[in-house]
Amino acid sequence: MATATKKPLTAAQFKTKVLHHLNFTSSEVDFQDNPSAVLRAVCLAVNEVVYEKLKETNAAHTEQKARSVNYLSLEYLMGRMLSNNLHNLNLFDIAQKAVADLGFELEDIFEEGHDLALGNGGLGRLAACFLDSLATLDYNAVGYGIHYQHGLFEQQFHKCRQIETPDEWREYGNPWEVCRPEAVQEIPLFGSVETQAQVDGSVKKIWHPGQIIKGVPWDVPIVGYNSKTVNVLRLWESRACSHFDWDQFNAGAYQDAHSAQNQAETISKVLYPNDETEAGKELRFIQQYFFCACSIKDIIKRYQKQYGDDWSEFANQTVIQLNDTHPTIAILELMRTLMDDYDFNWDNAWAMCRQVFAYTNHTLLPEALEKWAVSMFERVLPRHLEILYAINEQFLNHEVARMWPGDVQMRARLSLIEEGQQKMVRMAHLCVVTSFKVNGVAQIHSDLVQSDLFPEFNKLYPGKLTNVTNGVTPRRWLKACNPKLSKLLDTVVKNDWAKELSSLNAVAEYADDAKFQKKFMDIKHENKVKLAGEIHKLTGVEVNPEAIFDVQIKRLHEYKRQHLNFLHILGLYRRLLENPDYDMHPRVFIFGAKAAPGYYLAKEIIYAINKVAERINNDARIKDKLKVVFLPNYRVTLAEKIIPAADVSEQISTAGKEASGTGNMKLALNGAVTIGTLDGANVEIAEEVGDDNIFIFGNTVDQIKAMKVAGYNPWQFYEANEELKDVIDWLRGDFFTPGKPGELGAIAHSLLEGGDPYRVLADYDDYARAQEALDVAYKDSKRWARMAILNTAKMGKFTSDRSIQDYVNNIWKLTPIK
Ligand code: GL2
Repeated sequence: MATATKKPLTAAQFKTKVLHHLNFTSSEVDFQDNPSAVLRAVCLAVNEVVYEKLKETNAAHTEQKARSVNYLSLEYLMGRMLSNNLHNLNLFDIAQKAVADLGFELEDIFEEGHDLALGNGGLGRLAACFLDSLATLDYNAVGYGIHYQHGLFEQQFHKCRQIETPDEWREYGNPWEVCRPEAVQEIPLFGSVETQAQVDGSVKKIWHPGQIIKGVPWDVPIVGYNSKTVNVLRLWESRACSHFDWDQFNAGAYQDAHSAQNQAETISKVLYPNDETEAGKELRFIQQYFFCACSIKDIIKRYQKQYGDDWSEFANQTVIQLNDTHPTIAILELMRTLMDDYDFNWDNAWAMCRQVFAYTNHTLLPEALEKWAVSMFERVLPRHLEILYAINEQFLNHEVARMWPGDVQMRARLSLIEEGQQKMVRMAHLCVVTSFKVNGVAQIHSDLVQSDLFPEFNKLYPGKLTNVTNGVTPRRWLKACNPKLSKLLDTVVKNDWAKELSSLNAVAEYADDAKFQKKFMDIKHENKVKLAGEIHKLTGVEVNPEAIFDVQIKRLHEYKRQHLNFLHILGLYRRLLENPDYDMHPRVFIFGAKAAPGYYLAKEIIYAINKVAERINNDARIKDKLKVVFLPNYRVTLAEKIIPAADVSEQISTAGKEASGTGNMKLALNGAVTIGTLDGANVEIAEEVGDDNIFIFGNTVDQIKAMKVAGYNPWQFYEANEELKDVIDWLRGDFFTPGKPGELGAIAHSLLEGGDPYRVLADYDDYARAQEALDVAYKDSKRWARMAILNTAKMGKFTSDRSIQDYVNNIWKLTPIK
C-alpha cells in the first residue's frame, strides 16, 4: 500500500506537541525552571513521529516477509538518544526553534538526558553503531539484550582514586522505552532431567525446572538516518513469576515473602563492569541464559506469527548473530527448544542451528575467552549440558576423527570440554563448531584469529573464518557531535556524506587550500575552546586551547598502555625540569577511562596519573608547556565533547592485543592525527590516510612474538635509557609522594619485577621518537592542517554502514526493505 508523502513538521507544530506533553503527560504548566520536564516532553513529541514510523516498518516487514538479523549482545552502549534521533529524523532544526520559543537552548535540554550505558566499552558501542546503520540501510533487524537496572558504574575521583557509584539511568523513567507485556516470556532454570521411554523405542527428555523466571521486554526504538525504518532494541528485564507470598507475609516472614522476587530481579540488576575479562560468576551465566532464552522464544514467536507450525522457512528467515561468546548459550537453547518443545529429531535440529548462527570474535586475550565450569553448568542448565555433550561427541567422533584420525591431542585441543582438575566448557569452541561464519573485527585481528587462535578450526572448516572490519556511525560521531565541522563539510561535499561517508574523499582536494585549512583549523580551535571550558568545569584545571590537545580515551587496561603515555609524560616533565626552554609546543594530555572495580593495577594507573597531574599542573617552572587532565566518568556523552576537540589520538596498544578499536576511527574522522602501533584497525587507518598522515611506532606483531621467543628482559630497556630509568625511579621513590616512597610503585613493579607483560619498555624509545616527530609536524601549521583534513577525508571506509553492508553481503544475506 503506497502511503501519501507526508508534509514535514513545522516548528510551530512541533512546539504544540511539546506543550501538549508538558500539559497533559507531565502536568507541568510551570516548566520555565524545569528543563528536565521540557526534555521529557520533547522526547515524547519525537516519539509520536517515531512510533508512526515503527508501525509502518513493522507492516512492511510483515508484508515483504523480510529475512531478519537478530543481534544478540549482552551490551549496548547507546549514550543519549535525543540529539541523535532528531538528526536521524531531520527534526533537529525545527526542534531547536520550538525549544527556543519555549525559552530554552536545545543543547541545555540535551544536558538533562542520561546516557544509556548498558555496556562497557568498544564492544557495546559497536552494537549501538550497528543498530543505527541497520535502520539507516533499511534492514530488518532486532537487537536483543538485557534491561539492566544499573548500567556501567559512574566514576568519581576522591583523593585521586577512582570511586564507583551505581548508575541510575532510569530512576525516574526513560522516555525512549516501551514495556511490552504481551511479549513476556517464562524462563526455566535449575532442576533435573527425566528420561522417558517412548512406545516407539526412542527416549524423550523432560526437563523439570527448579525455578521459573519471568522475562519482561522493554523496546527502545532505533531510528534510521534519513531512511524509512525504525527497528527495535528489545531489552529483557527479569522478574519473579509469583510475586509475593501472602501466606508468608501474613505469618510475619516479611523478608522471605519478598525473597523470590529479589532473587529473580537480581538477574537483570546490574551490568558486569568487566571489560575484556571473564566475569566467571554463576549470576553472569544466568544473565546470559536468561536473555538468550527470552530472545530465542521471541524469535520463534515472531516467526510463528507469519508461518505458524511450518518450520521450513525458519532458516531462510532468520540469522542470529552472536556478539562475542556471551550469548553462546542461545545455540543450546535453540537445540533444546526444537527437540524438546517442537519434536525435531537431532539431525534436523542441528542442521537448523548450523544454518542460523554466526559469531563475531572481538578479542584474542585469553582472559576474555569464556569458559564455564561443567559442575555449574550442570546445576543451572542440566538439559543444556546433555545437549552440549552430545554435540561434542558428534563433533569429535565424526569431524575431528575424519580430519585427524587417531590424534588424541587434537581431540583434547578442540574438544568443547577442557579437561583438568575442574572440567570447563569452552564457549568459543561451541560458537565456531556451530556457526556458519565466524568473523574477526579488523583485518589483522581476523588474520590472527585464523593463524593463532583457531588454526585447527580454520583447517577443519575452510572459508568459515572471515573478516568484517568495524566501523562507527558518522551520524553520532560527526554530524551530531561536531556540527561546525559538519556544516563546513557540507559546503564542499555534494552528497549526503553522513549516509555515504566515502564521499568525504572530495575534501582531500582542499587539503592544501589555505582558506579551507583556516576554516578547518578555526573550527578545531573553537571546539578546543569549548572543551577547555568543560575541562575547567570538571577538574578546575585551566588549559590553553593553543596547546596540542592529545587524547587517550578508552577503558583502562594494561594492553591499551595508558602507562606508556604516562611514562612519556614523565619523560617530558623531566626534560622541562632540566631545561625550562626545552623546545616543545605546549601540550595538554587528556585522559578518560574507567577501570574495572576489581582491576588493581588499572586503578593504580589512574591514581598515578591523577597524582602526577596535580604536581605538573601546579609547577610554575614549566611555564604551562605541559598539562595533564584525567576527566572523570568517561562515557559516550563525554566522548562526544572530547573527540571534536582532539588534535592527537593515542592508539598505542601492544601490537596484536587490540582487536580493532573504534575510538581511533571516531577521532580521525574529526581530524585528529593518530599516533599508534600497527595494531587493530590502526593498520587499515594507516592504509587509508597514508604514512605521511599518521605516526606509527613500536614493535610489530611479529617482533613482539620474536621477543618472546628470544626471552624478554625489561631491565635491559630500563638500563639502556637514562630518561626511562629516571622516571621509573621517580615512581619507585617518593618524588611525587613526599614521605611516602613507593606509593606509585605498582606500575614500576609490574614493568620490572612483573616482567612488563605488555612490552611497554620495549616500545618506549620509538614512542618518544614518534612524539618528537609529531611535535615537529604540529609546529608547521600548514602541514598539520593538511594532515588533519586528510584524516577526515579518508575515513570513508570506517562508517558502520560499510561494516553492515559487509555483514549483509558475506554473512547475513538480507535484502533491504522497500
Ligand atoms: C573489543 C575489542 O577490544 C576492541 O578492540 C574492538 O574494537 C571492540 C569491538 O569489536 O571489541 N573486544 C572486547 O571484548 N571489548 C572490546 O571493546 N570489550
